[in-house]
Amino acid sequence: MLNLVLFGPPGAGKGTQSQKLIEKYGLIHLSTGDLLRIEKANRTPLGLEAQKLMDDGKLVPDAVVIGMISNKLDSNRQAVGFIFDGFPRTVVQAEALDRLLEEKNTAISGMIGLEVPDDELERRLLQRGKESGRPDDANPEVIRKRIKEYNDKTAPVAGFYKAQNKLENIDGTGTEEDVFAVICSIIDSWLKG
Ligand code: B4P
Repeated sequence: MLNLVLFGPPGAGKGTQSQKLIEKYGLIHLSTGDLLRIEKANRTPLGLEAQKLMDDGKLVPDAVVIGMISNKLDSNRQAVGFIFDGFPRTVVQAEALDRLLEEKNTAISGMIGLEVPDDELERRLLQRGKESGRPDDANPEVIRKRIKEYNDKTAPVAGFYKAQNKLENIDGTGTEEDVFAVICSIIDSWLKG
């Protein structure tokens, strides 16, 4: 199986690149942000709990997102592989993911980290906010809080995969096509083994 973690701060291009990668490699896309937004839209108890935290730029509790990912792995047993987008976002989530994959006799193949400076992240997210109406993209203060959450809680996840020799950082500031080409060359090198 090919199991890729796409990593980076909010607005780095994880969701954008995931869409291109699922087409090319036939992987299942697991975005905890998308899954939470569906729960929010359906006004489920979980969605209502997540809503306040997301709109305020904070992370949702680990147990909630780990449970969502576990269900998705169980319901996609025939998958050739997965793209994890926006998950894991804490070291606790990364440890849980390793355990869940081990139970299925598989593992993370590698993590690709997209590096983009803060001012460009803010520019991209505010632009998306104008088009999508996502409340967490509309307010510069919330965007800065999300970037701070990333630096405090998510950035250490890179060290977790680096210690396993599974981390590749790349420049995320080129065009979407430039970034896609670099990601594909890394994945193809993993597939050649
Ligand atoms: P997410 O949905 O994961 O959102 P995100 O990180 O903000 O951005 P995304 O990755 O989708 O955007 P992209 O960079 O592709 O999370 C939202 C919230 O959900 C979190 O704040 C948190 O509350 C909660 N949550 C989710 N997962 C969680 C977890 N595991 N644990 C706890 N809480 C969790 O793109 C951004 C914009 O940039 C787009 O408009 C795109 O068009 C543009 N763009 C992309 N690539 C570009 C390029 N190369 N050049 C120019 N623009 C580009």
